[in-house]
Amino acid sequence: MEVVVPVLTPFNKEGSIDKDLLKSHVQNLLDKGVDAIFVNGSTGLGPSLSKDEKKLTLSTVAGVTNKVIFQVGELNLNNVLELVKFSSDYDIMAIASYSPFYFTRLPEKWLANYFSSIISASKHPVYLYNYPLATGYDISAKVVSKYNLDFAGVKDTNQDLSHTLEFKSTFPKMKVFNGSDTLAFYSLLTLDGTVASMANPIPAVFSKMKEYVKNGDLRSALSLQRVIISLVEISRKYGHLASLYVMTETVQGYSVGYPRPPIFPLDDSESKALKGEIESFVKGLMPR
Ligand code: ELE
Repeated sequence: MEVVVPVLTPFNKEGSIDKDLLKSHVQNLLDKGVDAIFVNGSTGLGPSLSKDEKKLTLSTVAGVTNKVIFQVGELNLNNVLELVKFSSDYDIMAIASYSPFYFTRLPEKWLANYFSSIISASKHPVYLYNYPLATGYDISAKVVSKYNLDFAGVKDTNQDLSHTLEFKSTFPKMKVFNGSDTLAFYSLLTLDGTVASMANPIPAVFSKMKEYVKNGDLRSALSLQRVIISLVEISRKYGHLASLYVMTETVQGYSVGYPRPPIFPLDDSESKALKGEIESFVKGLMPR
């Protein structure tokens, strides 16, 4: 059972990646008990990072830990394969990719071709990052089965837990994660773990929840899940991705820089209002 953090990518005001902030944030997440770091995910603004920036986030995070899943997805398959090749010099757990996006009505077979190219090129295990709401394509357990795609794992970002469970029942050996913060408790209980963006600001809540689940104290675990849901509801009001930067700074007490437009940083009054709303959690008994 694992808590995986899709790590946010710290930018400076000019829009370049701040490697030092990324490193120290990753170290803190590990110190607080998270199990692995998902690099270039949605929370890491992966779809808006260049190929070279994706390399930079990997080399930076891999300098801190080898518990890394490296997301390589792009709309240019040559770039994707270059990233796969780049990853072979690093000792990491796995690579991952979301499916091609934006282009409508791509035949399923082309999506399968995209993933088989990655699987054949990678020396690391390959995880599917399935996020139908974002990509427009659902690479379900049935699709994976139909095209014999040899994934070692899947991160299914889906509000429908039964959709994620189908991967586990179809492929018992596959590592299966759900990527929704609101289902983290259920993912820890029924799958191989959770990939949770809220673990950026509150990593210790997630590791504590995992401990409760392990010890069978499901009531206490569920009470932490409720805290997480409340924080997600607050963050969505201001824009979830940008809010995570303010929340992380507020709860953890250090800066993680800024997001990069088109994910616009919150302005001063929004940041102040958001901080005010989460203050009760910070002051309360919640583990941080
Ligand atoms: C999730 C999103 C899901 C996290 C990543 C993640 O960032 O790579 O609002 O539940 O769709 O995909 O945070 O957000 P919701 O795995």
